[in-house]
Amino acid sequence: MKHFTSVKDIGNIKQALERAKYVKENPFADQDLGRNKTLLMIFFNSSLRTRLSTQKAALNLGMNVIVLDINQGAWKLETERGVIMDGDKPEHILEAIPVMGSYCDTIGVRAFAQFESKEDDYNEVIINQFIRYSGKPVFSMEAATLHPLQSYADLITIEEFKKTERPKVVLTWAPHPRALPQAVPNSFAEWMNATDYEFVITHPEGYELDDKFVGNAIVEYDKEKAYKDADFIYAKNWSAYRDPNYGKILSTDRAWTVDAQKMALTNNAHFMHCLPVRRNMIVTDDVIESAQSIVIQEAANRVVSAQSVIKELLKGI
Ligand code: AN0
Ligand code: CP
Repeated sequence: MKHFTSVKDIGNIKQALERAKYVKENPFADQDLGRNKTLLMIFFNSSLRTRLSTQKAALNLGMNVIVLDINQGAWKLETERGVIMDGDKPEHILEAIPVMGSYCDTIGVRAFAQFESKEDDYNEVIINQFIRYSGKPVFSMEAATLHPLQSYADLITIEEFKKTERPKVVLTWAPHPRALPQAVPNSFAEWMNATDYEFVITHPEGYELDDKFVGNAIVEYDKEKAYKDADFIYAKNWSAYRDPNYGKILSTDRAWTVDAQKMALTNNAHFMHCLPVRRNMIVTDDVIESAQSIVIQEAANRVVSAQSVIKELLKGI
């Protein structure tokens, strides 16, 4: 594997799941691969799970790890080329990236959508610059449009908990007070479309995702209909994608909060969310605390997805 930014980089899904199973059962088996190799993790945004699980994955592989929060202690970076740099940004990303690349063997990057330009966000300008100028294998720790380490962990979790060969998986929009990126739902859709599961997306009008990621999913605006007989309810908030509302909040309707009443329509579905989650906006206390909630197991599998990906990147060096 050269870089990891999307499901397209993982190859055959069944083999990716087998590799993950091996990593989960043999977490310390590949330390020769990582010895004397350095992972650099660059964060443009906050994180709890990605930071800890990716670091743990690299340690399991015997690697050294360096973490940098760009917004806490590093120079502010200019990202536009051609700008006269007489403002508050002392360094250009075009020098910073190759410098960072010179200190490591592989780079993880977290750079959320900025909602300033839909074109820049959907062209993945930041992570693509890392791929172009770092000279090192790059992997996404959530970029502007996708969060593939999360989706890989989600897939591993569904495989572990599914009771039928072809479960019904429902991605439901849920309310949130801040405008959030579409990266998690886009990515989840991309990975679900790579399986043979029955995959349904439900959201209020106006929250349609990019067709490129929706693919063959069934879009069902009637949430009760969508929940019916579901085996997995995967909740997530996102802001509007379509123009002229890109990045805007169109609804905070708590009729979309995942609650016991809607869960009762399902086939005793498992509840999933990538976390962090706002209780009683996205999901009620009783649902997230129920035996059917698998959010902790899902988060734990972030080590497995990260380790499986870093291992493949190391093999490619
Ligand atoms: C981020 C998002 O929605 O993309 C990260 C999720 C993993 N969530 C928040 O900013 C709350
Ligand atoms: N799910 C996830 O990526 O969490 P963090 O934002 O805490 O890393």
